[in-house]
Amino acid sequence: MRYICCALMVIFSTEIIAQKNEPNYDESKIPAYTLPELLTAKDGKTISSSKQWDKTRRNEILMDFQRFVYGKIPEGAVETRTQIIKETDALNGKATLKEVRMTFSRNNHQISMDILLFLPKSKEKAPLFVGLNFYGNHTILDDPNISLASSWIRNNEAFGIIDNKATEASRGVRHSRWPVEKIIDRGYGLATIYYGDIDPDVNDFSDGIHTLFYGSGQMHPAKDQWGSISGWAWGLSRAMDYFETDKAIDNKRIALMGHSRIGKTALWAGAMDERFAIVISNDSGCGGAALSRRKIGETVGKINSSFPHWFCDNFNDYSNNENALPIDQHMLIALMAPRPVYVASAEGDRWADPRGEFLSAYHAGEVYRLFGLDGLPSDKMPEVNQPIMHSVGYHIRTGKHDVTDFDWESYMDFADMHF
Ligand code: GTR
Repeated sequence: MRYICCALMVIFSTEIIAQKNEPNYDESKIPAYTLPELLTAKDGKTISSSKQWDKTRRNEILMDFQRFVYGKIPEGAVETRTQIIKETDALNGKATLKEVRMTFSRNNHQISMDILLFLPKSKEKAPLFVGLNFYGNHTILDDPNISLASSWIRNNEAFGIIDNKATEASRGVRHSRWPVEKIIDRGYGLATIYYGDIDPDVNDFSDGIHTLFYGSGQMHPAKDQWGSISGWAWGLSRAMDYFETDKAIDNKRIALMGHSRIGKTALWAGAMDERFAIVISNDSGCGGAALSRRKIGETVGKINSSFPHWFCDNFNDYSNNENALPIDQHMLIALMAPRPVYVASAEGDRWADPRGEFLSAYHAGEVYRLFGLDGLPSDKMPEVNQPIMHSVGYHIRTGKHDVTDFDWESYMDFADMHF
């Protein structure tokens, strides 16, 4: 009898564990939650004008994200050397291809990041899309003039990445996500940087940008200091420093776009650095556009255990404890106001919680209205493949977690509308 009881208990508890680890995709199982108020300041006062928002509330929210989610970027000057390492024709003479190397040194550490730029010859000063890429600049287009990334890259045999190094076989393998020619034909420039140049995407803080800022004896960021997402965002701001010096770029019209973990990064970089005139999140999910309190698909607990290096260590306090967070992700979207912001989802990307991404974008509208601008008109999700574009834009397209031509065409329409 005792053995049967024990056996039953084992079966029962493994079932509970299995259920616990199984992601929830059922809307009816979302726990009751109340979103933190965008327009109530920490002292309890109601924020009723864009002026009050800019003066107090915006900064309160920014500081909360910094302290509890993405981590503070340490202060301190970095020695920066910028070199144009290549300038040549591309796309049958339609565009100029430029490679710019930024080398950062501090504390006896040094890293370099390469910015790959395509600028349309049709424009004297081109508005620009900028985004980080996952596998190296040379993967976005098969053009032998693009230098192969030299830093560590996650192995991927199908992409020709062997022993964590790019090879000739890697050229253009991610072209489907970067319609370079279409972007040029519409009069936009494109800039991209391999995110691993800034910080390799591994749970290891002995490399990448973090090492330049350690205090003496420090080996790991403090609990409220930057994880990798903040590091990648730092790199985007340094690229913006360069864009401001390049006369061929219209630096008041730079749209920041990112997919997935890089979409989370785009939102955080856009929140911190208001020089990005438009911010676009493509399938950014948990820790990006999706509301954490919905706990559907990927959760804070899950992301913290799978990717402990993305956020600051303080974020662990909110694993399975989302209601204790002083913010939720709609407030991150609201930090873009009054700049146009676009959130995109994919129907097949349940892990990223499309409805949670939509609701974030919807709720951020409260802040846009303070500026006399339109957010999303209703809390009802649009039909698939039907973008809505006001100061806040949104679409859910058919298909999986990816970046497609439909996404890019929508982003270019959105930029046409606002630039
Ligand atoms: C997944 C992760 C997501 C998303 C994605 C990506 O494994 O759970 O949050 O960031 O990776 O970046 O491709």
